[in-house]
Amino acid sequence: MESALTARDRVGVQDFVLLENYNSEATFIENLRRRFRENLIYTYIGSVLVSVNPYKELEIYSKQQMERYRGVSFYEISPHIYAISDNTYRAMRTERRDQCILISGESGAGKTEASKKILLYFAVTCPTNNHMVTLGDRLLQSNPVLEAFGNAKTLRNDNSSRFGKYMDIQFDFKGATMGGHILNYLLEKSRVVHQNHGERNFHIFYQLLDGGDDDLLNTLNLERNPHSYRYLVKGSCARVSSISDKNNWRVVRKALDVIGFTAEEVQKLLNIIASVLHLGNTLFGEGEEGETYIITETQLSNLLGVDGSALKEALTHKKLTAKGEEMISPLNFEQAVSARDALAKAVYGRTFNWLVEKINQSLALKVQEQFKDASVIGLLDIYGFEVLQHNSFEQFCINYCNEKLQQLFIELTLRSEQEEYETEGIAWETVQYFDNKIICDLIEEKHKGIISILDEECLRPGETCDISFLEKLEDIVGGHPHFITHKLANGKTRRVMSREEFRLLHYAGEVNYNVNGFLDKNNDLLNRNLKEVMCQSENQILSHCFRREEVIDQKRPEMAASQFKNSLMKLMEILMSKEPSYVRCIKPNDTKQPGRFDEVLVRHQVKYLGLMENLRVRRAGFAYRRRFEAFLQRYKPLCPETWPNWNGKLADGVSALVNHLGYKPEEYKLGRSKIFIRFPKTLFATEDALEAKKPEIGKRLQASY
Ligand code: AOV
Ligand code: MG
Repeated sequence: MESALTARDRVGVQDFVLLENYNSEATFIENLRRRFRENLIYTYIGSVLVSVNPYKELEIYSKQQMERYRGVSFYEISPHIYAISDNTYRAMRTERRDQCILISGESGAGKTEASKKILLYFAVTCPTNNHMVTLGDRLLQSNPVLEAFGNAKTLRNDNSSRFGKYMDIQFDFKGATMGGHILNYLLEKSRVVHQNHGERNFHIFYQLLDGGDDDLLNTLNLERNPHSYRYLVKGSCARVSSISDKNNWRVVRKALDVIGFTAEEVQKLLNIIASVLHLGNTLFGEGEEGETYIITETQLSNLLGVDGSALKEALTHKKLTAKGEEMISPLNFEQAVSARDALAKAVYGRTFNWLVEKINQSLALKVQEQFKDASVIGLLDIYGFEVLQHNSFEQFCINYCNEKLQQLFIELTLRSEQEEYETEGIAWETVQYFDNKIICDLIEEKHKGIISILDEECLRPGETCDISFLEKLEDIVGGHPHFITHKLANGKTRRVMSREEFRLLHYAGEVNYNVNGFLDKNNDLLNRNLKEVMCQSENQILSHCFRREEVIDQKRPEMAASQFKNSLMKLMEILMSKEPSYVRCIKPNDTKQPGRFDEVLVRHQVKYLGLMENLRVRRAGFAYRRRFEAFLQRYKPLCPETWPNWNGKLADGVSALVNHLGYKPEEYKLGRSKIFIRFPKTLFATEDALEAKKPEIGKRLQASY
């Protein structure tokens, strides 16, 4: 018993609910730290998995490890991302209910890595339907492709997701994988034309230049050196020591084949990638009359598969319809530059959507009669909360998305917990927590939320600009407790604010957003004559992405922020219809270093993720709960009446067992299907008794805590 205690002191407890002093944040963090030091990066809060990014490869993801977790009950073995995966899978099978795994945490906390591990677990351990032997491969290979096109090196993370991803994995009635489907959310397109200092463009550009063979680069008219391309050097860090673009290129190239892209499609895709680089190098000159012309001659039009002179014209002129007549007016230098950048962003963004569509076709479920009864596990991996030196429209959207996810966590964990006590007939004690609904409302409320105000300002005729948007915000949401501007703060804030900023007090911290560019980014407009040129492209990917109808249809498309908001609403509905499991990722330091546990940083995350409240709710009455079957199965050797088999009612068996163990009435309660244990020490004592009995009952029962 002595040695068990020492071990427990060294590695901490594997479930926070077992902490004696569960109200103390210091104890909570100490437990995380101890485990982190021992490379035990996973810890539970009941059924929620807390994960701390180790920033180094751990030997815990092998196939043997997967086998260990298959079919094993949650508490029988140390916490793991595989345990969450397996548990979710079994819940889907036994309860026949769709599941989802929601992964949250700030940028660099380990969400994408976690989601890949979960997918790997399913792809490796679940049977595959005979007809679709390669499905598991395709599911897995979709990751490198989407990461190449949708991830980038940022200051926070060398492989930062710049789009949101929700993936459904579909299973047939036998539990075999049979399909997949991806929904993608708002790609950070502005990165194509601009990167902050120390950041890069999307990986694919650098991969192609570093890894593509000479012939390929020749056909694309590309030079190997990324410094030759203006779109690749804005952040002054084309090369990153932790990234091998060359190797990754090979991985991506192979993945495209596995997923089923034809050689022709790949060629067309790469033509587009190259054309974006050439677009960036397209420079304009200004004539004496203020007219703009193109200085550089490149292969641009060939690569885009469009008519050269039409493209030139469209890059330097604008087509307007006035009184039923079409008029062409020249663009000035600045307008031409922004038209060019808008084209680059549109081409890249739409190609990304096409890529997701293609992957979806490859993963699509081949519906057959016997498979109608499918179940689904959804996997959500979004961009994490981020605060940069300069925050713009993109950070606003990303952080809004994180608010929504936090809101879902609050609603579902508290609600489900409350429901569990109710269904089991156990008295419930309310726990106070910060509800971030107030911030979600500030952003998304109809008519008076920030997004509505932004849309209105974009649509308002006459002189509108980013600053007039800021003034509108001050008028309408100025009194909101989570909103501040320079004017409203009146010098009363700790951090200095510029006159072009508004500050939101997010659940995860304060962020200053600079309004410069908000209107343009929300409008997301592309000149009509550029659309006309693009929809005639001989490159089928582009002609698929730029539809003729769009040119003819004069209706204004939905604006970027509203579109994003609506897609998030739909996502919330999808998630609400499923049984959720949570992975809460924590970033241990800001320098991407292994072994460094920055307490201040961790404490901040523990706070805003609401982990203490989560734990309190979990402990509000009882630290620990387990279904009667599981409890009996594990502890039956401790009681002669229940060992080796109990044939009566489960509740009676549990009663006999706890009576024999001498549980006092205040220590536990029996619900309808579960036993609830109030204090961890009761369980520890029972665990220790089991440990002591182990030599007698053989190795079959593996103790753990
Ligand atoms: P994120 O998805 O949460 O950030 P990632 O999953 O990309 O963060 O993790 C960032 C980096 O941390 C990875 O590239 C790995 O180097 C390392 N890492 C994370 N988890 C593990 C793990 N379990 N084992 C080993 N290394 C790990 V963002 O997409 O920026 O919000 O937007
Ligand atoms: Mg990520």
